[in-house]
Amino acid sequence: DEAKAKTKTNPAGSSPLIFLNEPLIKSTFTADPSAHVFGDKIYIYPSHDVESHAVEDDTGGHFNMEDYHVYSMESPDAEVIDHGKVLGVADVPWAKRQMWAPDAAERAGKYYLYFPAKDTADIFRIGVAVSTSPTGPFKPMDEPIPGSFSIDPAVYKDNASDYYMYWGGIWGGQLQKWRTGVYHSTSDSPYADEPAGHEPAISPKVAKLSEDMTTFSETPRDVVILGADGEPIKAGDHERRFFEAAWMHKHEGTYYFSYSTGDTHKIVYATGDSPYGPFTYKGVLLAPVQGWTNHHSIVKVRNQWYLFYHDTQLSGKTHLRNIKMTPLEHLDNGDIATIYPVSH
Ligand code: FUB
Repeated sequence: DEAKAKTKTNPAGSSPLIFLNEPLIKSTFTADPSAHVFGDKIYIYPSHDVESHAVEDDTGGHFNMEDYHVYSMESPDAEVIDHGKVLGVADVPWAKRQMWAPDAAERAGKYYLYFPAKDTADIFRIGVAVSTSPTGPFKPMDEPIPGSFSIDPAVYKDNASDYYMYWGGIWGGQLQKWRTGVYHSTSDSPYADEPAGHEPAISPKVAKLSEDMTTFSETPRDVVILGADGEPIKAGDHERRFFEAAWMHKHEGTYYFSYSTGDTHKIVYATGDSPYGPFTYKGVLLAPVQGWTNHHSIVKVRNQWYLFYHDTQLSGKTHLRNIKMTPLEHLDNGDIATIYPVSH
């Protein structure tokens, strides 16, 4: 299937990486794909991009999404099934607009959809909605998760019953406005309230979830990302500092924390020995894609790791994206082979 698969040699010297580089869904726009295996099926929880004609700016106002759909696949090569709308902004009492990148988790036969949205004060919070099925529909809690803020929740299950939420995003994701522990905004500019370039970069956050999966069991902690010199990465280091799109996976006992560098458009990763970090920066796992944003998830399906990501192949517009998937390789030395997406 030549149109579907393209190869590109990885400069690190591993075998060629295969690109299933056709959009997984063509009937609507999808982005920020969080993929999981529940039971023996793949479930994908993406953002649902729409054209709302909102002005494009660096706060991400043009990402004006209103609902979520869930998708499933029997196997990596199977047809993608759309399970329809599972949650809309009008269903969520506290949310006003901008339903951004979601994630999901399963615990004891219940499924939890985690999602960021702006509240009535235009402050991003993280909400949770519950279902007895991975395909919803999901019933939202009346309030956001107490103590939650900013965007891009990613919930990682460690061992049998420890669940950690990672989250955050700077600029439009507002993480820079929470540096004092409360929301503090000196201006509406997405560049205000950032540290100076020589200061440590803003850290994404992590908190363990309570057994109820709808609250944090601890005060959120900083996810510290260090350079090879053991020093925290600096705010001015836009090639490596955290921007948004946190994800966690574990391979052979090592925790891999991956994220987007935002304005340098890469997905990079850092490794550590604990789900709390600190993590040491390692390198790029996905080079820039077509479109401004880069956002991914990493999931193991029957002994093969896959990267889910998005680009703008179908629309050519940054806010109208389409999700894709491709195999991901861990090299023998623990590094991840860089994926160079094939753009059309
Ligand atoms: O989809 C809206 C936002 O764009 C996400 O929350 C970010 O990660 C970026 O992909």
